[in-house]
Amino acid sequence: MSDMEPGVRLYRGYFDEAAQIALLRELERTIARAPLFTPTMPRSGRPFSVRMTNCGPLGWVSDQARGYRYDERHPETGEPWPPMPRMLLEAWEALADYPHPPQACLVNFYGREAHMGLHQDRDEADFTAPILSVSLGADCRFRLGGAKRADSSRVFALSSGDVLTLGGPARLRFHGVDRLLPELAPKLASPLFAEGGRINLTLRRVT
Ligand code: MD3
Ligand code: FE
Repeated sequence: MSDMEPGVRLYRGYFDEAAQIALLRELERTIARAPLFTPTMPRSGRPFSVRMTNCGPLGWVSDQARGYRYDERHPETGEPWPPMPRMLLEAWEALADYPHPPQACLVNFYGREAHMGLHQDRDEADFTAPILSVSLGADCRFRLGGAKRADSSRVFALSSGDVLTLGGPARLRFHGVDRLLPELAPKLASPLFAEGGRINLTLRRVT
């Protein structure tokens, strides 16, 4: 697999349909233990359109008072995050080319109207580790920019089962999700997708 741009590797269909279904079963258990919550922006308190939860030792959270950060506990239940599914740890071992396991898996749930504005991922103390992203459910229009917000960007679709790794020179590139694409493919049978939608998982080193 070659880099589609320096540090950017896209593994289309890395998880086949059976693996996607198995992963969804794991995520149903994750979300039963650590319910999706709606993060809010630092300062403004504006809610994200994406709902989130986490698994693994640390989870990414955000609220008006304390801003973006990693926390060992769910912001609403106060419970530790559930463990990371083995399938995800195996994907990290196979693809991340990094000698330590991921410390956080952020679970982003996009309903039909959700999006994520252009941003950098810089709440981690270590940028030498890659980020590994897994997409499930509806396709989305993903935007990959450059090192500066004003740099030109390219768009491509991320589909269910795709894995993207971002490392080295790509680790701090701006990126976002413009919107979900209309669902043509048969929906993955999961109560999580009863009304359509998309899940993205990002595995990260934090400290
Ligand atoms: C490119 N999530 O959670 S994953 C995020 O689809 C996030 O939910 C998006 O951006 C989503 O922070 C995109 C793909 C991704 C993740 C991290 C990156 C692309 C990236 C870091 C640097 C460059
Ligand atoms: Fe991001």
